[in-house]
Parts: sequence; C-alpha cells; structure tokens
Amino acid sequence: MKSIAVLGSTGSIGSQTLDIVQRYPDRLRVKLLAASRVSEKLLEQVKQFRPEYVYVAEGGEIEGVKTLSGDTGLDELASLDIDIFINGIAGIAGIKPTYLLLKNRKKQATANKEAIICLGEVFKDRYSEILPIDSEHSAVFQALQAGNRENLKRIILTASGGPFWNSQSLENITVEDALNHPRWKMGRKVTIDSATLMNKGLEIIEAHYLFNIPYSKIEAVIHPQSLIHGIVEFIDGSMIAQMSCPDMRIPISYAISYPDRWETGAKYLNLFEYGKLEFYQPDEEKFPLLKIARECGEKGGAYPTVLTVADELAVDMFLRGEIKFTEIPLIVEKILEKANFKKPESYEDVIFIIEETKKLFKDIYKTAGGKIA
Ligand code: MN3
Repeated sequence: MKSIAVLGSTGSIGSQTLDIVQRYPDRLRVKLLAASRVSEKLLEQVKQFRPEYVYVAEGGEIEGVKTLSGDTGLDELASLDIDIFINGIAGIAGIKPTYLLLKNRKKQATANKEAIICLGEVFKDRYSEILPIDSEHSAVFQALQAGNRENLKRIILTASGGPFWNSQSLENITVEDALNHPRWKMGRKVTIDSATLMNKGLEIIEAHYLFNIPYSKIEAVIHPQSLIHGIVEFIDGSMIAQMSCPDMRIPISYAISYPDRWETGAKYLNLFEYGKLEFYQPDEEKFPLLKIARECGEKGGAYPTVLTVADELAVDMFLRGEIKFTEIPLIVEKILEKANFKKPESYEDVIFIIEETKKLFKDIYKTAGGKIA
C-alpha cells in the first residue's frame, strides 16, 4: 500500500490522479489533498477519499480532517511522511511546493512545468529524483529506458499544434476559440499556451532541465493526431516512440506505478481508427513564442524564469479579454527586453526574479495581473 498526496486535487491532473486512486483502493491510500480554496469539489473529494490531511492555501476548516493552510501549513505538508506527492498545481503557484519537496527529498511526480523551469538553474542536479507527468516528458522518460544515455542522439517532443497550427491568420481569435483544444482536455493556462505553441517552448526548457540534455539535441514537431507523445533517437538510428491515446491518466499512472505498469481506464489505441501519423515542422514566424522560448533556454540564467512569469501574466490578460491573441508574444518579448537579472543561485533568488518580473509587468501594462501567487 502506497500513501499518496495530491496537490492541486480539484484541477485537471488532480482529478485524473484520483480517478486512478479510485481504481486501486488496495494499492493506494490518499493521505493528503491540497487545493487553493475550499470548494464543493474539494469537500466531495474529502468525503470520498477520507484523507488524513487537507491543505487549503487560502485557509479554512474542513470538518473531520486536519486542515493545514498558508506558509506554515505548506512547510508541514512538505515534511509529511508520504510515499509519493503528485504535483498537479497549475502555473507559478506550484513553485514553492516543488521547491520544498525537493529540499526535503520527497518523492514527487510533477506536471508543473513552470516550477521545473524556474527552479532549473538552481536544482537541476536533483531533478533525476522527479518523475515527469507532462505527457511528452513521460514519453521521453519511458523511451529512455530502451538505451544508454551515452548513446542518445536527440529527443523529439511532439505537439498537437493546438487549434491554429495550420490556420491562415491568427487575427480575431477569441478566448473561446483558443480554449477549444482539438485533442487534450486541460486547464485554461496550458490550453492557451498550447494554442500559441509556447507550451512546446516551455517543454523544451523543461526537457533540458529534467533530463540534462543540451538544447541542440531537443526538437519539437507538430503531430496533429497526438498519438506519439515523445521520441528518443539513439546513435544507431533507432527511434523509440511512446504511443497511446491522448489520456493523461497514462503518464500519471506511470509516475505512480513506475517501473510497474497498471491498467488506467484509458482507451487502448485502435490504429485503424486513425490510419496515419503526420509530422510537420512548426512555423516559428507565425508562433514566435516557440523560438523565443528556445532562445531563453539557451541563454539560461534568469531568462527561463522571466519568460515563464511574463507568459503567465500575458495569458491571464488574454483570458480576461484585455489583449488580443497575437499580442501575447509581443508582451512577453517586451518584458524579456526590459528584464535584467543575475543568474539565480538559490530559491530566494528565483522568487526575487519572479516578484520583480511581476512588478515590471504591472508598471508597463497597468494590469491587475496580481492574481498569480
Ligand atoms: Mn505536455
């Protein structure tokens, strides 16, 4: 019996994690659920999974369980004796929990690419202890099992391309259009990032830090069917690809059961239903964020963190109807131009860069933007 903590339990990754837990009551026991606030959904989850602890970032009490909150609660959470922490927190809010879990050397499986990226310069040496949930990185992790690291030629991350990869024009795209992802059901932030291809840009940086692979060996391709999630090529010319229906329960389950594999409830792939696999070069002119992200990754230092924060704030502005879809990359670029920070050496340095980037953003765009933690 493994004890499990689900961070971001009411979100997309959290709910799908609990879906797996539900299938294996004899293998998994929920010891902690964490969410940003008390909601109907959280209360239902507490009732169903009966955790010993609940963490609520904004505070609040839940009857019958030990409720933790705020910064001290987060410290306590990260020191609990739990076999695996699933980090399904969306966006920059996931940085502190990721850091605390790394510091305390807890076993964590994470879908929070923002944290991996922002903490990468400081903590990448510990990243081999992290199990990836992001589907592309899970795919690469799975494919890497087929050979030795010294024999690695390159890795390829696939992108569905989002709803617009082959559209003529990106003008007049509404929030609703951009949230309408053709293949994956995900949270709002990652769905918009997927439409701008920033998601793949962030994933290139995520892969660099997670697997300690140089940028020259990481590529991204558009693969509209979203059946291959990641590919590892070895020096003998062999490519090992991980294929499955696009269902996040597969990478989540693998992170929990690794090196074992469990049934997940995901559909088995019927190849005849699809018939063909297509691959296209991403258009970096039309989707400049992909190129900007790679450049930020190659420059290293504070750039990946500034990029992550600027994008989250710009996406937030777009979701609130304050800017056009095509303005997202322009805003991110402008913040990158203005930002001038030293390479982070500690967690505190990373937080400083995040806070200063938020201030810079507010000064320039006079936006509420303060919703993010
Ligand atoms: Mn992904």
